[in-house]
Amino acid sequence: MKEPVRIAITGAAGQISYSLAFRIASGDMLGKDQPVILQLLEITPAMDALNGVVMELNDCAFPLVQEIVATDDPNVAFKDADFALLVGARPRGPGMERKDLLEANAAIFSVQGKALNDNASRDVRVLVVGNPANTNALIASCNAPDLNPGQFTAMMRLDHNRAKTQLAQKVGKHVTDVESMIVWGNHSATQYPDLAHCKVDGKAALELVDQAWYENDFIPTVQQRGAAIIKARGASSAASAASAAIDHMRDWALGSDGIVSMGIPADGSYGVEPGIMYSYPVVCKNGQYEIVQGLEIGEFSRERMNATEQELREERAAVEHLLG
Ligand code: NAX
Repeated sequence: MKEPVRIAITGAAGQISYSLAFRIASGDMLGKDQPVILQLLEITPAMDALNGVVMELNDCAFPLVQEIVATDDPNVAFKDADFALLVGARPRGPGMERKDLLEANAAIFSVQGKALNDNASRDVRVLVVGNPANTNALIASCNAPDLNPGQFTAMMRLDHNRAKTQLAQKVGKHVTDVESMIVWGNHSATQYPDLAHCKVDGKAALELVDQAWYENDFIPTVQQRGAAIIKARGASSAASAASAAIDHMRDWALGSDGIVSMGIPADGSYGVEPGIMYSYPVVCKNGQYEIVQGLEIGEFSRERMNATEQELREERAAVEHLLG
């Protein structure tokens, strides 16, 4: 049996974690041969609810679970963590402006960044799911000076998976036939799901669909999918978000099957200068991700990549004073 790995999950009594924690515990993220120690973080008022989740995890009698820690102290939750899934965030309350939301979350993610810096494994891999995910990931990484900024990532995989399914359904193929999907930029309505490099069953996606569908249907449907789920379900995406978080971490740790989209520190690639967490096409191998370089960017893409970059720069400007 392998040594157990420590997996921290924040917002562990929330709806995404209600799917995520159980799937991780059953081995969906790191494999059926990888024992896990779950380190679950909540805010103090949610500790009763979290204890209920722990009772249910125990009642599953998962063979891979070695230990479960439930705490309201980030220093305990992140102690020696190999993986940290930062799901908990402050939702937008009544009358709250976008700037208030950014600031409320900046406060949470600066504390958690520092706690990761002080306690986590030096190789910790961090995925931020809580919104605004990209800017929260930036804040956490800026507060963790002893960790490499590249250890912090933001979740774009749900957008990526949504885009694959929309395209596959349109052309009557299976999602596994779709390759080289890319979603650029921010996890928000400005994200740019790009079909220029995408193939279905080996054929260029843009030769299989018309430009009007691409521009007026596909892009807005993917961008607005979160809102459509809320309208239909009366609650935001949860199981699909958890599934995407598992895909993201599994690929990062164990390797991806081709291109996937991850929010990572911008490094100047594709003209996006450092200072924001931008979603790029990456390939994961040997426990590392690498940006896919050299893709040709046409004018249609450039405009949309710039717009989503601009939004991330504005988010950064709103929390600049908290970046340390
Ligand atoms: P819930 O409101 O069901 O759960 C969030 C949990 O986080 C709550 O139990 C709350 O007590 C806890 N929490 C709040 N502050 C905390 C802190 N400082 N430390 C630890 N726990 C804390 O939300 P849920 O539906 O689970 O969504 C969680 C986050 O994911 C939200 O910010 C949501 O906007 C975001 N999403 C991000 C997605 C992405 O693709 N990046 C997609 C899905 C989702 O909308």
